[in-house]
Amino acid sequence: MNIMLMLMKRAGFSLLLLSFFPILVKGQQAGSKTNPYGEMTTLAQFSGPSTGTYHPSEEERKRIAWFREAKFGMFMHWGLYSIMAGYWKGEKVTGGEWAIKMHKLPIEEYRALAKGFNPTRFDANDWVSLIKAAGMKYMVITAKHHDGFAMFNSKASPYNIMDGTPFKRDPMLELKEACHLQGIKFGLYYSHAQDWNEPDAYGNDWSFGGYKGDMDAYLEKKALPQIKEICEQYQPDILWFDTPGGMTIERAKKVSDLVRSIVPDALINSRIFSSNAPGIWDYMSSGDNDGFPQYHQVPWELCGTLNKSWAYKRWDTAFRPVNELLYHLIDAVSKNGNYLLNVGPTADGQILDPYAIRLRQIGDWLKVNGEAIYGCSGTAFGTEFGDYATVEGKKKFVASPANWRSTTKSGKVYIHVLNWPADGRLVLPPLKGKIKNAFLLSNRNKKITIEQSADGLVCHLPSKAPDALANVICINL
Ligand code: H79
Repeated sequence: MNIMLMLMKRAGFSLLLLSFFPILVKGQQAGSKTNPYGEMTTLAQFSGPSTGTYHPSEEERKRIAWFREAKFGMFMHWGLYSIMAGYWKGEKVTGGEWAIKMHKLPIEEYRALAKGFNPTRFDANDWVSLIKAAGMKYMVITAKHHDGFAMFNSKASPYNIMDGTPFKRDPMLELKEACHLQGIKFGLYYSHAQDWNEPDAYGNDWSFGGYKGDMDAYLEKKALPQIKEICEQYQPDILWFDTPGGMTIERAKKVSDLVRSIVPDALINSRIFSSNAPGIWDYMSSGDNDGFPQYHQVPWELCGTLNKSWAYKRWDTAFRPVNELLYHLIDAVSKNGNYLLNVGPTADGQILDPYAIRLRQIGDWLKVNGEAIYGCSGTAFGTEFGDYATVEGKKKFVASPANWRSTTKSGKVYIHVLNWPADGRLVLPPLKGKIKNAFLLSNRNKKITIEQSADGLVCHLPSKAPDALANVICINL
């Protein structure tokens, strides 16, 4: 891209900020004096093109600090639908945890699956060990998905794993304890609005014969009591809500207030409510398998599948290659986000090899390159993601090819080279601050030459990429 144009755009962008956010610009000056890329990147420090605005209170900032350090977590979808494993009465069905609604399965027949749920191979410590080996710092597991079946000990509804299955153990309690032992933060997914087992709740339009439902009755009788139970029983670090159909702001606030009254430090994701509601949630969930296209000021999280399913399906063998999974992690972190990568355990309690092998490979990469991920702020540039253009008469953000990404830390800029240049010459935009030296994290003893000018940087790399996955250049300023 034309460098002048880019600089002009940046200047224009800063002017825009100056006029709208004078207080924040003051913060920006203070931040840049001490350390241009230090601490968590917020609007106060980041000056590239971006979306969103973030004005956390001191309390909110403190509460979310661990999450912004952590960057990488495991999502798990595990429930009665895992027994189906992508089949219904021997026929292959689509939808995973959604199959019941997609195929309008008779609710009584689905409920009966509980009698066969007996995950005897489940070992909470094994699961959490794998989370650790993957270099993940937190987990979020389905305490209750849209099917309405509680995977925890519940007095509020008998439709739960302790009362309804031969297993008679509480896997949420076992996982919470294993997470505490191994230093992993523990989060729970709870489908607060959508519950296909309940005529009053949002979502089941095939089983209850035209009955309109009564959202408040469902919330009072089941959702709120169960949210109270999971907060009291497991003190989760995250409450992960989803599909807020039927949630008014008052209803969402009731849920949020209840959580805060029991676990004031817990984080709540934005899907508690369908639109922006300051104070109700702590961080944004972007779309399923769909991250933000550019740097986003509000702390956020991309959730994505390891194959094409959330819940385990025997026939889904479309496992994503490790470099694709790593790309999502690096891309999210460079845009100020986290990555919550999903695994679907089998109904008997196993995380199968195709998942585990890939997770361990990511963990191995992180052992070498983790300093460019954990605790990092987003990019030092912001222009690498793409630009707005007019496409078919409409202004639209058009992504650039993802050849590299950048993350930052106090006094350091990391360049994640995703597409190794054939001639070993990597050209980057200009950088604030004078470069002291640079090297690859996988070979710290060998310096990399970087020519620095007002026009940008030219990095002279070895002709062949040392690592088949992303290679990270560490630039010391
Ligand atoms: O828990 C996972 C999904 O079940 C849940 N969010 C993630 C984290 C989700 N709930 N609703 N949706 C996602 C949107 C609905 C998408 C659908 Fe489909 C399209 C339902 C049926 C067609 C996706 C594709 C699910 C089944 C097939």
